[in-house]
Parts: sequence; C-alpha cells; structure tokens
Amino acid sequence: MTGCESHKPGTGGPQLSRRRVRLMGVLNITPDSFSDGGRFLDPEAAVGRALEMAAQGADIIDMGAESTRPGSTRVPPAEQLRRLLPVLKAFRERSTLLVSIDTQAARVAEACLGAGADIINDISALRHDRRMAAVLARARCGVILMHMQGTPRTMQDAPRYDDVVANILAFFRRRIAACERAGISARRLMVDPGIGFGKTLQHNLAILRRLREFAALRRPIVVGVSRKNFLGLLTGEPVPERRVAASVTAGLLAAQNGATILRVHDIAEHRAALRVIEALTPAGAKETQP
Ligand code: HH2
Repeated sequence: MTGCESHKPGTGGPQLSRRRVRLMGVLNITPDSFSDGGRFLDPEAAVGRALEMAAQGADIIDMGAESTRPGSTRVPPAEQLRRLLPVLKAFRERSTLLVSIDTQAARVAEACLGAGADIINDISALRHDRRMAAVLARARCGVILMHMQGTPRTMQDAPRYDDVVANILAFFRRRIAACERAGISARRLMVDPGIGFGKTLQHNLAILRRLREFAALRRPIVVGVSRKNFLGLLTGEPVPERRVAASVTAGLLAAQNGATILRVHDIAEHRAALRVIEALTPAGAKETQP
C-alpha cells in the first residue's frame, strides 16, 4: 500500500500499456517557489487551484509550504502548518482525491496526517528530522523518499557522483533498509531520483535516460521534471511558466521509461499528452516494469 490505492482505484484513465501513470499536481502555498511563488498563499486561491487540478485529471495533489529551490531557506514547522492546514482541511471537505504533503518536518507530517493527508513526500528521504521515521511508522500513509545531494541551500554548488544512477540506487537501498528497520514497510515506499536536487544538467539527463534501472528497486518511481531549470538550459527559455512543452516532453519520456507518478504543475497538458500516448500504444504491449 503506497497510499496511491486508498481513495481512488483505477478510474479508467489513460495508461501506458497496462500500467496507469498517475499525475501529481503541485500546489505551492509559498511566497517564493521558483515557478508559482506567491500565487497560492491565500487559502481560498490554494483550494481553488487544488480543485481545478482535480477537475483537470490530477490523481494526487502535492501540497507544500516550503520552497526547496536552490538557495532557499527553511520555513519553521509552525508556519508550514499555518499555511497548509486550512487548505488541506477545506480541500478534504470537498474532494476524496489523494493528498500528499511535501515536508521534511515530522511535526508537519503528523498534523497533516491527522487532518487527512494520504502521503508524505520528504525530499530528505527521512534524513532531515530524526522524528520523521517514528511518526511515519505509526501511520499507514504512503511515503515518497527523494534523493538529494546536500541541502537546498548548497546543493547546486558542485554536485559530484562516481556514477549518478548507481550512487542514487545505492542511496535508496540504504534508505529503504533504514525505513524497514524503523517499522515502515517497504510496500508503503516510493522512490524519486530528485531531478535538480544536487545535480548538474548532465546528471539530470543521465538519470532520465537510465530511469529504467530504478525498476530494480521494485518500488513505484516518482519523477518531477516540471518547469525545472535543466529544461531552461536545454531550451533557452528563462521563464519557468513557459517551459510547459519541454516539461510534457520530458515527463512523457520518463513515463515511458518506467515513471509511475509524474509530479507536475500543468495537469491539463500532461493529461492530454498521456491520453494521446495511450491511444498510440499498441494494445497488449508488454509492461517491462515489474
Ligand atoms: N521538486 C520540488 C519540490 N518537491 N518533491 C519530489 N518528490 N520530487 C521533486 O522533483 C520535487 C519535490 C521542486 O519543485 P517546486 O515544488 O515546484 O518548487 P519549490 O521547491 O520552489 O516550491
């Protein structure tokens, strides 16, 4: 149980061969996120955006109250909760869609799980807050473990790997084992290679090209490429909101290479693209992911 099955089993939406790719809609309740900072700080605007993404075909809404863009600084748990709880509670009253909470803070995770969140998305893979593992062991939620080299403040200074994919795979094996030791069943875990988190352009490209190797972990794979800086480097487009076509292209390739969940800002565009890909995928095509 990853938390992805709890509310909405197969709604008959698009699949890549037999495996349905889920869309996770990004909702940043922050003043400073890299692409939509300040737009959804007002709770009503945030709930409205979540409902809009649900109507556009999101499977999960990922709510975050702390920007993790390169160079960003921490937001105290109390402030994260002040931003998140009114939005989470109001959304819960109006939708059964899965909600994940993007936080590294155990106190935030605990309060949001109490208010109806289904998944905790921790970009530190439970390394930041020593209480996080215990909080999650007591819960039944899904858990996203993301890879990051360094911290958001320092991660883009000089990222280095021997072999970026092999190093991240080894990292996940260690983190999955640590979770199991802490009482969090591996069945609840999802892995995310953390595009842009302590990675150069070449590292990001290598991860996306070799995404199939992550299937060896036998866990759902989450990928977040949406509007990110590496797409700006590839296309020359400096404005994140204008990287939609680049985001959809990279997202679809990730889905074809085994991604289970795409974390995106532009649900309608990704949903349309997935519908076309599904129609063009030969019936009965064998799924290569375990
Ligand atoms: N990317 C961001 C934040 N959280 N979580 C996961 N699991 N994977 C990602 O790739 C990921 C993430 C950064 O994007 P965004 O939330 O739009 O920006 P900001 O951190 O500036 O709020």
